[in-house]
Amino acid sequence: MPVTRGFTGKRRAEQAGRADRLPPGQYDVGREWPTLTAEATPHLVPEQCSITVDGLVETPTTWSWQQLHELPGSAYEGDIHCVTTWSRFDTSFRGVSLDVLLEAAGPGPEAAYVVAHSTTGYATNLPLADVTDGRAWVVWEADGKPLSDEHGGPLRLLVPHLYFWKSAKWVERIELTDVDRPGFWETHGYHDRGDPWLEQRYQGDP
Ligand SMILES: Nc1nc2c(c(=O)[nH]1)N[C@H]1C(S)=C(S)[C@@H](COP(=O)(O)O)O[C@H]1N2
Ligand SMILES: [Mo]
Repeated sequence: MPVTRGFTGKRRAEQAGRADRLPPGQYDVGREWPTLTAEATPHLVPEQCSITVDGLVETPTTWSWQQLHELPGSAYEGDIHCVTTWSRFDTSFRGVSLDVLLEAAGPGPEAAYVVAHSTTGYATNLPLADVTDGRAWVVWEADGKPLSDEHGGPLRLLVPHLYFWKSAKWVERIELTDVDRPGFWETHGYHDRGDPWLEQRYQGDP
């Protein structure tokens, strides 16, 4: 049928235009947004949530829900990539840049890594250099709506240039460290950095 052919053609054209945005080994999941959660999904009250930046910093600092919203906010619109091979294009998020939080806390000279801790006990490690210069956020909104419980609301970390397991859901604490301390998936064989363009999926990948 002409209608079907037209639709398919359009889809294909769209996909062709986006091929350069798909890291190796990934596929375009479309508008669906899969949920990947290792633990039970918590239901947290937004007004009771806070974020703490501590560890190797000059001034360990905690921001309440209210205080977070008073900081200069920022948005990300772009792609996210899960190590299970789905990528979702054009996802939009709102929150605050980690640069704002780190500037207030003041990383010490030895700080080289961070561990993002969730309220659930989930943790993930990242190089400090990957969460600075406008590449990481604490977010509370996705696609124009408050972040749902399933997707890590009220607050999640967002580091979209790395595989999405680095974007800890229900994040409550960013700890700065001098040594790289593997988190949940990293102790189960996943990569310490996780750059999708380099296909850093597992420990031992380049
Ligand atoms: N606390 C917590 N954060 C987490 C996870 C998890 O299991 N627990 N899964 C990670 C993985 S593997 C992915 S792909 C994304 C999934 O986020 P989504 O469920 O919003 O798609 O969250 C990451 N953050
Ligand atoms: Mo994932």
